Amino acid sequence: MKRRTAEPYKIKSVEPLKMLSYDERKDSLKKAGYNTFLINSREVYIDLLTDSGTTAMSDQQWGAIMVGDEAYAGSESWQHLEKAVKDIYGYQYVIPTHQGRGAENLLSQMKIKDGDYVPGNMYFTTTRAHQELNGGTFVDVIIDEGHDSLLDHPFKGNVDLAKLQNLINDVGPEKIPYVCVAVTVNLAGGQPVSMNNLRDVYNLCHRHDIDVMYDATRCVENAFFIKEREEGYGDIAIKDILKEMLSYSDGCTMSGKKDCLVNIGGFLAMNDEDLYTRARELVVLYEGMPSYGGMSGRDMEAMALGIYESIDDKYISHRINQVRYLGNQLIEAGIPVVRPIGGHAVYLDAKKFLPHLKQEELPSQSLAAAIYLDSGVRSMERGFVSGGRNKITGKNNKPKLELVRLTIPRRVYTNDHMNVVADSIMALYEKRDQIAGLKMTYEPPTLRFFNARFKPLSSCGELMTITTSSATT
Ligand code: PLI
Repeated sequence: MKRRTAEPYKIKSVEPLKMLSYDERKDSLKKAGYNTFLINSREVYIDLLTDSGTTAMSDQQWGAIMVGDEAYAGSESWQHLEKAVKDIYGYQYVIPTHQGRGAENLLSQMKIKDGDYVPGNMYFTTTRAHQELNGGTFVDVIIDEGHDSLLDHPFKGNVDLAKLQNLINDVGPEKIPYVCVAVTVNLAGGQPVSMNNLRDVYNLCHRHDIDVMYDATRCVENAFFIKEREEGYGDIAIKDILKEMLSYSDGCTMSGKKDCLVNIGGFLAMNDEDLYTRARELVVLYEGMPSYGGMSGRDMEAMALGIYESIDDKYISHRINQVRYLGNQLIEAGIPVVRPIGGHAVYLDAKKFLPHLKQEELPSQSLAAAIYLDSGVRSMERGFVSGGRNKITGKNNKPKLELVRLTIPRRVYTNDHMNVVADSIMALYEKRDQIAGLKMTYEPPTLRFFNARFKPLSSCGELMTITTSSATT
């Protein structure tokens, strides 16, 4: 008999949850313009909007908060954080930032010139926005499998070396300031990159004198998949796999709000001393002194410890398996989800879930809204709306994948919460033909998904054309 395992922690402090009635949820959704980003968190029952900054910290981290050194310069807490990054990630130089996009801003400003190209294994919203703000053009060099939601492939985040080589041949290496490799790839469904591919990308880039900068936001999750799926790594500790992965890069941007197990923070790391010297100058302008970079001393203490906690093999195994616990229930029920289940989230394929809606009728946005209406579970659109517009033509980008992300915060929910989510999605799937499309009524100029507003396209003006109360009233 296969013995079951449990969470590698016990719960010391609880936060009560409340579920609004169906009518209250309907009001709240209307007030939010059918955009789950605009719903008040107290009106949400289970919050799967994001795994970013939503982690439950450990008692050790909360204890460390009390000893944060809040000095403006030379904080001891910074020394703890810097030591943790150098020790676990292996880079020589570290610049703290308030969160990941702070690091993206510094890196993009320092390295990208007008007319440059920045290849990456699928875009991330803020990463691409900073690249474009600095005159760069993002070029997607992920393998084609990364765009095929139902295809099972162990490393769907891999870079297509031929696509990368072709770009280098076409535009010349001097037009490519660096290649941005995300480990794992958020918008592909939290899909990992293999060690072999990371090594090959590094070697290819270095033959052309091009730097490789990782988006290391979920690098520990990537290391887990390498341990599980790549030959030769099954018996190696996560921390050693991680070190090897990062050794095939020249630096990274990091959102500490994910794999560093904290609610705020980030960093930019590199091995190039000149780049570090420039970053020390620039960080003062945008984030703060190089000894805090937008974080408080207590944030830095918590993050230093979070970095060590994140590489515990038992923690990361439980984390990924909880995501799978939800995903596998949906797969068994025949619901179209991105396969294989990725590291931080289960992604519903909204095109397949709502085949009666055209992409312009915003199936992902509608499905995210319908899930909230059904059960108070908050998810996130990752499709047409997040895709934004082409910066030159102004046309909608129309991404191939039209997804709804059910993102699992770290150490926050139990598997019973996952069951409630699974039940809601299954119930909605039964009545999927009743879910209407949406139309954007307000479109912000940048990162429109955060603040856009919508209205239902149905003749009755409702999102669900038959407004029966769901099982969870
Ligand atoms: O939210 P930030 O600024 O700490 O990090 C930006 C960021 C960079 N890269 C990747 C892969 C991310 O996933 C990311 C932020 N992600 C968010 C907020 C999310 O909900 O997925």
